Amino acid sequence: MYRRQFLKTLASAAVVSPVLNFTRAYANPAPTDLVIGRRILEVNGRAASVFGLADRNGNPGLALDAGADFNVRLINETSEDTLIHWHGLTPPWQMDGVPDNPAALLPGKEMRDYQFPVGPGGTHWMHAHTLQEQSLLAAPLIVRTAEDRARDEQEVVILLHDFSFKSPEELLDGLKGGGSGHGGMPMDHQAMMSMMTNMHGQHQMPKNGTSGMGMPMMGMSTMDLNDIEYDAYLANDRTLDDPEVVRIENGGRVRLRIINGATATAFTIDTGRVVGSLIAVDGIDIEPTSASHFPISMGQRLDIRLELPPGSGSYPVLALREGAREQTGIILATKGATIKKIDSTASEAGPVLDLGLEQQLRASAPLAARSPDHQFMMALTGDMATYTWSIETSEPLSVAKDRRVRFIMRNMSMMSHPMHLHGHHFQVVGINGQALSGAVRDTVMLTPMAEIVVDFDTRNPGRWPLHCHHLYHMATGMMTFITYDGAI
Ligand SMILES: [Cu+2]
Repeated sequence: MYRRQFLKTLASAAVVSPVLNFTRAYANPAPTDLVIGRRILEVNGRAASVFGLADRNGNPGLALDAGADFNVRLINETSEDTLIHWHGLTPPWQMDGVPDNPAALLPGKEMRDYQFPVGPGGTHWMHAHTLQEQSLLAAPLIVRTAEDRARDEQEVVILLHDFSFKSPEELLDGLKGGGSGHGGMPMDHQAMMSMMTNMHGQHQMPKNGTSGMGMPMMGMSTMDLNDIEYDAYLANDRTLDDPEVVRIENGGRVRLRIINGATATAFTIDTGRVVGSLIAVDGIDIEPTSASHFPISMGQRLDIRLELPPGSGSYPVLALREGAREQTGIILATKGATIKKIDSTASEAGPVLDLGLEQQLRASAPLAARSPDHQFMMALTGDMATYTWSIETSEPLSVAKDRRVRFIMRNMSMMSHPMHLHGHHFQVVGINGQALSGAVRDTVMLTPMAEIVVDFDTRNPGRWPLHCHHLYHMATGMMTFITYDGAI
């Protein structure tokens, strides 16, 4: 459909070549060009060919106004077929950017136009919904409100990534080849089926306790943190050997917009001696909560406000790799401040992520009170021997429009899974049997054996992916779809 639209527009344009002239001839308002290209990035002193996703001036990503139109011309200047997903926005499903759902990949050297309401402000991002995400085909997508722009604070966007000199196909082959040294073992089939039976019989959230799910089952080994040992961990494309240094004013106010664009790495954000105030998760406001350490799993975003002390100084904002000593980050520094070198390897391993912060989060604007019209149970399972992951659901995820839907998700594996629902924002309403009016967000992490309950309203008809944001879990099966009955 888009290809056809594009050809029609092209035929009516006075100038068909070159592309830039054509863009100027396009009817008002002109779309913003977003260019998929290749670029050379130097990592650890070695050159790597990676993707870029930038405007015509080479600035990565997009910054848009809340309430405006997302009016973007996606231009694929590479020779590879690809497509971009707008993570955090709620477009019509045809424009969501998951290949063949339903729009096809964008062939090399072609372009496609997108137009839909941007929606409210928030820290979002965009990325290929393919293995190309590993090759840095990802960028920030920041939506600012008038209040954001009027506020006396400096915005600092940080996109985290994990980087390998190997191709994503090689990395995936390595995982499937069983040579990755995993300690975690899957639950056996019988145990899993009996758990599913329990789930089917359960129509309400348990009132308290762990429903027997709080501890790993006998015979299961300890949790499994990282699937891949990467060559580097990047913050805005750089390592701590040559970090980005952002100039700030003495005693200034900073709003960090942090995006975990890594494909298979969770981090803890460490704001050091400055206590931060977490004001939004996945681009949506929460009741602010203060800390200096904030977990962030793949696909998630954190907006953290920092009030810097008076006087000059430098303030690293670090991302500590989960359960390992590698770290990355940027440096905030006042003019003339001494900047100390920070090693890419810390003396201690980064924290193992848990649900402590998620349990504390409270939505600024919770969903309207309503009991669910549809409720679905699902189990997140994996088989490490074959490196196959899946989402097993109690029934097909088929819903009607304008209903309240509840997902009860249980992680029956020994790895964490950041679960992302496209096209909607859900509210976290239960964690390990405890009800709460938690964050409204689009990606929630389930630690090993955890149960998380989310509610959302079916306002956006389509066929929508629900998947783990660990790229290799998704690529090996941890993805399903929720479909609107008769509405698409
Ligand atoms: Cu996963």
